[in-house]
Amino acid sequence: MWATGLFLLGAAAAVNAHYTFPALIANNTVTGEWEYVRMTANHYSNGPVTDVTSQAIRCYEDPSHPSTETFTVEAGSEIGFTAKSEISHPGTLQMYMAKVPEGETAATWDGSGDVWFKIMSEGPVISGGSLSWPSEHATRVSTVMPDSVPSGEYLFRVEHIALHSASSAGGAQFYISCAQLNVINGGSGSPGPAVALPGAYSPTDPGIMLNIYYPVPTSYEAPGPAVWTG
Ligand SMILES: *[C@@H]1O[C@H](CO)[C@@H](O)[C@H](O)[C@H]1NC(C)=O
Ligand SMILES: [Cu+2]
Repeated sequence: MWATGLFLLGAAAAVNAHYTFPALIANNTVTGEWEYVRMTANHYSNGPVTDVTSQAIRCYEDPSHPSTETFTVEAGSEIGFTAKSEISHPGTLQMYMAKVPEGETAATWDGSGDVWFKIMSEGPVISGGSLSWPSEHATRVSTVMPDSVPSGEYLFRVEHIALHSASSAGGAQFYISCAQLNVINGGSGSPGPAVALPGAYSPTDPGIMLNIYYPVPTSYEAPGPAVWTG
């Protein structure tokens, strides 16, 4: 009896702790939920992806693929997502973009191939023997897109890697969304290195499988490629 009651209490608390990234923020506008962001499979449950080798690690799309609009934004803009109801776990925040190839649109493309380049990565602040996570409890997250990003259509992906139970393989929780962008007034940069998702991560990467509590890590290496700064 007691064990069952405690288990149910724990399960309810865990569900409440999960989150999504439902809305694009661009051109100083918070857009509608799932308007420019592909609806994710967890839009109701808020649950995470835990298998980094699954297709879900790319954009975590709802299997019914409801249609999504594409938002026009200038290169160099601040772009981001809302977090609903907040990023309630400690962990690493990263953002990627991938350019839509010839013959496809942001609305149709599946994001496959070695196409994803990283535009931001925010690990822990390590100080005085403790870790803190700048994105924890955030309700909005953003970065500035390099102004040398070439014009064209892109997928724009956010991931938050919750690390509170990451000490064994499969314990890290990935919260993911992809928005559809049309970048105008772009530059002539060559974004890279570009990686495939799934493909770029292993369940045992040091930034994915670690105990963030004891002993407190003295360094942290985020998974995936280096950030492209433009
Ligand atoms: C950004 O918003 C401003 C003000 O609403 C608008 O004039 C401008 O056209 C927008 N930029 C883009 C790229 O849509
Ligand atoms: Cu959670």
